[in-house]
Amino acid sequence: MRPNQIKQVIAQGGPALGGWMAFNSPYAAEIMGHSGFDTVVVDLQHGPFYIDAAIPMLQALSATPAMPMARCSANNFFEINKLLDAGAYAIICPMIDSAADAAAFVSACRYPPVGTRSYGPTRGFLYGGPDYFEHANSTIMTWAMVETPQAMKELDAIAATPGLDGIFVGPADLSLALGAVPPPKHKAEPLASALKHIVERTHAAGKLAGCFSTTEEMSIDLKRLGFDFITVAMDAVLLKTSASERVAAVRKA
Ligand code: 3PY
Ligand code: MG
Repeated sequence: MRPNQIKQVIAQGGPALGGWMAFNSPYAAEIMGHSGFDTVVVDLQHGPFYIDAAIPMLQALSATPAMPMARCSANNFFEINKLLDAGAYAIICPMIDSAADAAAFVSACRYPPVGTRSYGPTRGFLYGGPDYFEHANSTIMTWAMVETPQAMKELDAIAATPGLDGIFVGPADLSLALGAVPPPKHKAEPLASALKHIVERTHAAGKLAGCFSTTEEMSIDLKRLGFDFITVAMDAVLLKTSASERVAAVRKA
């Protein structure tokens, strides 16, 4: 089976860097996939599209050096199974509140006897290879999002979930959970301490720490904090920022 590039990059010292897709576009996914990221995440939670649109994006990513990853819209067994069957090599699951949520998520991603994933890896074979089934459980990565008040209380129990690869922070929802307002201010309290705490507790549990970011400054600070996986750029933010800067520069000249 094709190895999981994120695992390899992190094993070599990391951090693994990801792109983030909110556009409903295989072409845009392909452009992001050829931009140097180790992986690109197709976002079904906040991206304005559903699973039928996500599959061609995963297909487009399969033809790039970036590993196809997805954030499911919720902790939904059937959607997670479809995304894995379509060749996603890692799933980020939003709004995990408890160890029980995390266990259900991991179970959906693992074939029996370890988990309860149903068999039918249609595109999984094409992207992963003919020995997909033998290696899927040890190759596919599972990232549980910690971004709610309940999750902060249960962080250690979530991180201890057997088979879970990592904790992935949603800094905007985490800000709300901590009584602050988005956009996330990662240098200010309460988020600054929470990010440090999550990295420490996650690593203490022997798991990987990941975080979402849309800015260069925050991404570099997350790298310094010791995060193993950082999604450093989102398609919509890149386009808006770059287009606005170009218009402003030419108007001013
Ligand atoms: C968050 O910041 O809450 C996220 O889930 C990133 O999309
Ligand atoms: Mg969130």
